[in-house]
Amino acid sequence: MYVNVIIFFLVILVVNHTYEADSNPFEVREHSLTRPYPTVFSTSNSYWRLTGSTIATDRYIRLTSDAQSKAGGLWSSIPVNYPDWEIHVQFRVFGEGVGYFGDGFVIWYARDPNVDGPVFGYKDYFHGLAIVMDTYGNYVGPREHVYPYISAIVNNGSLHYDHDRDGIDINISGCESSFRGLTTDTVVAIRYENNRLTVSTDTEGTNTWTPCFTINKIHLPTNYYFGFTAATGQLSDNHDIISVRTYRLDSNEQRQEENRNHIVPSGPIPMVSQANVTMSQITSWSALKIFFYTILMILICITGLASFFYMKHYRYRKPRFY
Ligand SMILES: [Ca+2]
Repeated sequence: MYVNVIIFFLVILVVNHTYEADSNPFEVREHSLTRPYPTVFSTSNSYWRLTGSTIATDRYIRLTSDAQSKAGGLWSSIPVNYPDWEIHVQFRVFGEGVGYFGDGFVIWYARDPNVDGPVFGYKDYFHGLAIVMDTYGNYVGPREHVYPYISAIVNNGSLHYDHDRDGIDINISGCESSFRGLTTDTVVAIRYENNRLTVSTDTEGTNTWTPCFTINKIHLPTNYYFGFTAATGQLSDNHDIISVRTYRLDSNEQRQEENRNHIVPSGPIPMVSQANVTMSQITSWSALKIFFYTILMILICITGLASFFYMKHYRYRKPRFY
């Protein structure tokens, strides 16, 4: 009797769990991508397009293979017409290289899909958001983090991505994440809600999220496209997208009614500039302190000298009684 009751509750639990995992009512079918891929891409009206060196197998979509000078892309063909969203990208980056491998890939929310170029296979001076999954540190100068490194860039078409400096001049936030060369897939979650961007990762395959960064005051328009690109140069790796799941988030009334198509992408100032601002504040404060200390020392010296001469003069004028 008790055994039957326990089995009944276990069945209910499993059914509920399966329901939640497989049929989230907020998942957007046209912005999600799951197996079997040959079927997805065999139809002419597919929601997704492949560009460059990208190939679709039954298990993954490979943006680049582990070979030099490849560039590939995977782009949604339907613009995102809702303001708040969360996208989960399951991927794997691996290859034969030990110590030297690259370059990584980028998850885009961009204005112009299906375009190639020098920034991980996409165009420079882009419009939109880039989540850069950089596996190789090209910059040889001093740096404060190791690679792989995940960073965010918001561009209104005016910023240049400098590969030799790993885009550090325009990164607005970032975190280290050891997602390369793992035996399990990694999932990165990117959430954009109420102008707040949050990035988290699951590198262990345990369904637990590790926070990467959260940035406020990110302004992105609607009707941009999700995309994924990767490129190899002298260094190479396999860059595989395993699945994409996109969820439409509940927006507040104002954001639902607002026409957000013409918003110019913008965000906080890049980290390097923030550091420069802080340094200049420190420098100006130090300069102010030095100025006051110098004035104080001069005043002390003048007072000391004045006292000395006064005492000397007074001593000579003092009447002698002996
Ligand atoms: Ca790099």
